[in-house]
Amino acid sequence: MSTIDVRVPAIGGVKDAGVVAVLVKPGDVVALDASLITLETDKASMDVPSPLAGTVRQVSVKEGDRLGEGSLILTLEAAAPAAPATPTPASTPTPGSTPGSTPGSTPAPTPAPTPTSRGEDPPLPSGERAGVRGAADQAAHPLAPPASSGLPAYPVALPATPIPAGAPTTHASPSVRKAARELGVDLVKVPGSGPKGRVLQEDVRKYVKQALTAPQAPASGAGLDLLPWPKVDFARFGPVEARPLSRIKKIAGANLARNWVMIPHVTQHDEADVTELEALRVRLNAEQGKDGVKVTMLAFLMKACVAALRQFPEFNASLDGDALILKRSFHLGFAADTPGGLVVPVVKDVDQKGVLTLARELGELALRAREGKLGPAEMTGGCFSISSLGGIGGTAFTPIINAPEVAILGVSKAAMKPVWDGEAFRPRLMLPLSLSYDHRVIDGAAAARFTTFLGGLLADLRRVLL
Ligand code: CAO
Repeated sequence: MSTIDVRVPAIGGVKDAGVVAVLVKPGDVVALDASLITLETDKASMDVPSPLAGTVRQVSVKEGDRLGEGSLILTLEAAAPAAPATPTPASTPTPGSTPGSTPGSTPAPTPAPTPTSRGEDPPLPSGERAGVRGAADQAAHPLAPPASSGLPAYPVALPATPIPAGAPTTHASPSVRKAARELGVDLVKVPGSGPKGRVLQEDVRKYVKQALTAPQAPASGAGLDLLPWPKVDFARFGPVEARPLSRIKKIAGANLARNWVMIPHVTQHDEADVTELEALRVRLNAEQGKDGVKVTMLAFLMKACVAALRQFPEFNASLDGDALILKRSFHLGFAADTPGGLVVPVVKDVDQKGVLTLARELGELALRAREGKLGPAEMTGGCFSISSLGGIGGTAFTPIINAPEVAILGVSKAAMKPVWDGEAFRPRLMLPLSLSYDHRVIDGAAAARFTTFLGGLLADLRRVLL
């Protein structure tokens, strides 16, 4: 009986792969190719299978360890004379010898452990060995070992063994299970293409892709059945520059896309006469002096919205399955334009604050937003949002609801307009309002009443006191 060290094989020069699962323990009898551990890098996860049948003697790694090529995984007592996957003369040092051997350990007969690639790239053709592939192929695969690595090359894409139909259990590593859970995929339904029918990351991806692109039964109404995103080589038509999206844009974009697709939006447009309100705002700012808080239209809008939300409680609500959760607090979010992208700070308890306090808080939050200093607590708990583009321009737009809220008020630039008062046209400062609402919760008539009511409050803010 010989004892061998099983080490991390050549995995494309990766020095820092995380151990996400240790699948054996001392005393376990393992078959040739049985998975020993699962490694994960930022690009791929892979199982390291046993290079030969035998009994595990000592396991040198635990979950969470970081390993590189050549790191010792475990020692294995071979059931039969070791038969390396890559035949290697036992007595001569070979490209299979593993650097970083533990001093004093039994010299390994240079087995070639054979992890199965489960990276983001498609598997290479069955039986193809990294060690004999061309440089172009190696560059194309995230785990291809560099030609100079001197470590055992591993064959990728072992023969696929589909899971028999109706098989009660599924073989998959924890990382695959985690990915499946996050995507809501039932692993039992995913055909595995790994060794012994194991479900790999790419199987889950393939399954999701198929589910998304499969034509839906006309009656079901489920799924979007969209065309694939057009792929265009823009450089063919002129010079281009690729600029990565900011972190905020990526997060906001994913949220906006979900909200736009999942919420049936309708936008109600209206105008409010803010002639008197603007005169008050200008007067207050003059009284405050240059060192005082700058009173903005947004602060007044928040006060008026709280009064409207009290009057129409279904706008201060969230859908939870079949139930509408009505909120008794008044935390209002406002869209803030920052260099990194759009964020929505939340002003808490607007009902309990005066206009000057709100103006100060809005200014502070907007500044912190622009400096990228907002904490998560300052962006959560909102009941209703306001998106004001009034300082920039425009006459109307369709704001996207900030789920799980059910409505958002868009505000555009106020402009002087001739308004007929029954006797004559008078110059009035008219503020455009665009209220987007979730039509599952709010009817069009309610939205029209809400904006009409809000317009009345803005025309005469004393009504907020009523
Ligand atoms: N009509 C006319 N003028 C307006 C106005 C309106 N509705 N709202 C603000 N203004 C004026 C202000 O009075 C101010 O003028 P002065 O400098 O002469 O006093 C000027 O426009 C600039 O205002 P502001 O933008 O500094 O202040 P604000 O309170 O209106 O806005 C904030 C603060 C944070 C909302 C704003 O800076 C911002 O980021 N807006 C963009 C929001 C956004 O991107 N929304 C789209 C999201 S997608 O749905």
